[in-house]
Amino acid sequence: MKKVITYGTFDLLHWGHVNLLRRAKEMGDYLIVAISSDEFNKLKDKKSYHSFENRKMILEAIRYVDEVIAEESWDQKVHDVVDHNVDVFVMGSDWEGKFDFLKDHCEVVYLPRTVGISTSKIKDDLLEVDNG
Ligand code: C2G
Repeated sequence: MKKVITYGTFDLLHWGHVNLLRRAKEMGDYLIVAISSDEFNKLKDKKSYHSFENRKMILEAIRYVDEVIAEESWDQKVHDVVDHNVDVFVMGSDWEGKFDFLKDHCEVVYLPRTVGISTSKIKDDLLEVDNG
């Protein structure tokens, strides 16, 4: 069984996220998503609208996702890849090159980021609507 892993906050889940998850799953048979905890989000200078528990529950409902684990630090990726016998590490291209150190342990793939959507765009657009 070919195992794939990806990491992210996945807040206000949108079609860019689903594009990433679908393509990640297509690279193997089993997709693990490591979802950023609320505490780790602070380290990423991110505040998600949905709590970790709710973001986890939503991801677990996505047909491409087989398992969801917590991402709590920048340093857990090698451990996760080894511990879960991961074959492929996948991230969106905005992270291009940032995780090449994992090439010693698994295939590393950066997929083109979906243009035109992001969680911050959703928040900004909704704010604009509110302000009339
Ligand atoms: N993504 C994408 N297209 C978008 C938006 C996001 O392909 N329009 C991808 C990102 O490249 C990332 C994944 O979806 O691979 C999750 O995006 P975020 O939730 O924004 O995750 P991020 O904050 O980038 O966290 O250790 C890695 C970090 O946890 C990644």
